[in-house]
Amino acid sequence: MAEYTPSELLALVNASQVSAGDERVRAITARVVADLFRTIEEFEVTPNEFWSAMKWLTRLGQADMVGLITAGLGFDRLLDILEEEADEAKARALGTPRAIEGPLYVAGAPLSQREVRLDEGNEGKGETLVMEGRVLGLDGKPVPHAVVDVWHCNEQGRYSHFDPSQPDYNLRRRIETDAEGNYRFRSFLPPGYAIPPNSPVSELFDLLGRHGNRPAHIHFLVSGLSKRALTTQVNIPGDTFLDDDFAFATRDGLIVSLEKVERSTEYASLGVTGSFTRVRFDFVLQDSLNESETIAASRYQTAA
Ligand code: MBD
Ligand code: FE
Repeated sequence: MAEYTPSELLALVNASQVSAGDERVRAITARVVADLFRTIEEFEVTPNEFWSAMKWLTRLGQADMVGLITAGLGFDRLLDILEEEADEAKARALGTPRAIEGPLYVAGAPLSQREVRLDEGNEGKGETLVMEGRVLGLDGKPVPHAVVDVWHCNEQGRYSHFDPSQPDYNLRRRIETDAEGNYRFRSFLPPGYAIPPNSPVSELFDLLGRHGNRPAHIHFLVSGLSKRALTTQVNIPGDTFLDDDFAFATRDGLIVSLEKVERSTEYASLGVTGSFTRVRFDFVLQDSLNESETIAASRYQTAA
C-alpha cells in the first residue's frame, strides 16, 4: 500500500533502513526533515517556492557562499557561545574571548620570525597600523615560539584568494613569537566588509530586510606549546557597525584601543616613518585538555 498522509510519509522517511547507518546522523536528519515538513505544511509552501529555494541552495553552494549564510544567520556565533558555555560548565578558565573564523581563512600563509610587514605590496593604503603584544598562558607567562596567523581584508573590503585580483596571501601572514612570546606587525587599518551584491547571499538578505555589513576587524588564529589554539578577531573602535555586525561576531573584550603615535624609532625594521596608529594586544591562550585542541587548524580542515 503506497498511499500516505504527510505524517505517515514522514514516519516512513525517517524509519527506512537497510543497514544500521549512523545513529546520530539518523536522529538529527529525522529532526531536520520533520521540522521542514512541518514548516512546509504550516506556511503552505507552494511547489514554486520550494523549488526556488532548492535552486537558491544550489547556487549558494556553487558560489562557495555557504559560510557567509551560516555567519549571517548566527550559526557561527552560536557554536562559539556553546563552546564557551561548555568551558564554563567544566569550570575551565577562559583566555582571550574567541570570535568566529568566518569563511575567508586560507591556511599556509608565509611564516616570519617575531615581526612582519603584513601590508607588503600595499604601501600607502590607509592609516599605518602597528599591532604588537605577547602570547601568554592563563598564568601570565609568555608562550615562546607561538604562531600568530593573521589576516584582514584589503582597502576595498575584499580578501585575497577569494578576490582573484589580489596576489596570493595578500594581507595574510604567520608570525612566530620570540622566546618571550612577542609578536608585532605593520599593516594598515582595514575597512569593514560587505557581502557581495548580486549574489545568492544578498538575495536572501534583501528579502529579509537585512544589511550584510561587518565592522572593521582583523582575524587571528593563535597557537603554541600545549595551549588550546584560539580563533579570534579584534575590532577597530568607532565603526558604525560595531554593534550591528551582520555576523553577530563582535565582542566587548576584543575592541582594541588605538594610540596615535607622532614619531618613533622603535619600528624602523618595519619601515615605519612618520605618524601611525599603534595597537597593543596580548593573546591569552587556555590550557589544552588534549592534543587535538592544540592544533591550529581552520574549521574546514578539522571538519570530517
Ligand atoms: C568576513 O570578513 C567575516 O569575517 C565573516 C565572519 C563573514 C564574512 C566576511
Ligand atoms: Fe573577516
